[in-house]
Amino acid sequence: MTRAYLSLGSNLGDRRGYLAEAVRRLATPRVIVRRLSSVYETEPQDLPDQPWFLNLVVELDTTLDAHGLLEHVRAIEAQLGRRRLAPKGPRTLDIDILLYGATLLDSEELTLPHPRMTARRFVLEPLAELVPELRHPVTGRSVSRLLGELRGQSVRKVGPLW
Ligand code: PH2
Ligand code: MG
Ligand code: MG
Repeated sequence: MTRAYLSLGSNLGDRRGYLAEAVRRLATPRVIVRRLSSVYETEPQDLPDQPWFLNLVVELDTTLDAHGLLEHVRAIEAQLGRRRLAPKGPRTLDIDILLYGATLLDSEELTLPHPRMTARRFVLEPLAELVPELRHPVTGRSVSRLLGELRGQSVRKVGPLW
């Protein structure tokens, strides 16, 4: 069993509905969803001229390997009719694997830990709600310390997903 953390985001259509349905579909006999962070409304990063996102982080335990987990989350994105209008642009649903245990991986399809997680408040704020003392496997820094080092990027806690 490996503990993993996912970041979910939506900024098109029924944002909360997409997140809720995605979390329901994550659970399988091989994926135990343990905890959810609050939902946050977050300022778009990378491509500023797009609607604000709803983001949250999911903690799970899984018997899938990292690529198996990636296939699972990609299938859910596809089932929920993900539309990607532009790279880094608006999307109905995005599911990114942040951490898969302490695994370091750099393959064609998947880089672990997620290479941009340490620079994103929309990831670190909900992650810190769940595991403030968890250490990033490359830098050894805790999530709360990484968050303390970030400047800017508006995020607002909206409340629980359900
Ligand atoms: N996802 C992106 C690009 N920018 N900004 C916010 N606030 N939340 C996201 O989930 C997000 C983003 C690419 O996946
Ligand atoms: Mg993403
Ligand atoms: Mg993605």
